[in-house]
Amino acid sequence: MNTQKSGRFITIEGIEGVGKTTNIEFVRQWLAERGIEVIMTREPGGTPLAEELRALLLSPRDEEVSHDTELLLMFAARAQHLNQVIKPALQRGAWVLCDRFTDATYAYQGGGRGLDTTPIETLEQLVQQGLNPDLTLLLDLPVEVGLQRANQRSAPDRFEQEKQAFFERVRAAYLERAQNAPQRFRIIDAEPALAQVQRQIATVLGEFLEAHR
Ligand code: T5A
Repeated sequence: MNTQKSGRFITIEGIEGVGKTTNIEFVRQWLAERGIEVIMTREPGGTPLAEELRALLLSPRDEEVSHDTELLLMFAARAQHLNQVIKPALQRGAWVLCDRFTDATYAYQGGGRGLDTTPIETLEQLVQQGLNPDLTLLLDLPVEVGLQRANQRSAPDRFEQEKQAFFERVRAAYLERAQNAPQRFRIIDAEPALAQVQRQIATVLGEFLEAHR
């Protein structure tokens, strides 16, 4: 698998209701206004097949889903998404803006479900072959605020049916990953009003563009 790329790969992460969907559009617009071709996509999903896997993963069901099944489906969707969308876009010089990526697997399947990181690392290597985001915006806020915001919006999916303690573990795993890779992660305080959140994001993007153009 050729991992050569010339575009930049930006991911946006965080717990439920943190404002990823709201702010990813802000990032797209900010970059587009500066003449950058941007592809906006999401995980799990981003291709017709991967979106079908997303629907399988997110729909509430009576049958218990084993943690290994969940992990493998996440990476199955990711393999398809990388090959069909992300790599071709980066190779032709477009920037890819992705709502969640492998950090979500470490946070949800690792932190939330309690899976060992070894199988996650193995699948990451198999599927990504060294292709990683250049910048990750981690939107962070207290779990109760995120869940409140998410619940106002729609009926809970299979993940949103989890208890607060699950999301506390997810948040802690995200913050730990950010601490361990400070060159890639930027933590955005997502609790204040949207304008304030977006000012922080614009500052980070300005610095990134300065360093990577
Ligand atoms: N998953 C995913 C895994 O377990 N492993 C993986 O590897 C991957 C890739 C995907 C699910 O899959 C799991 C994680 C997820 O559970 P999703 O749709 O990507 O699901 O993620 P969700 O977190 O469910 O997305 P949400 O749409 O719930 O949250 P967002 O996008 O973070 O929040 P958003 O932008 O919709 O905002 C929520 C509400 O808050 C308001 C918005 O207007 C909206 O109403 N809001 C604010 N209000 C006040 N002040 C602000 N600053 C605000 N910002 C937003």
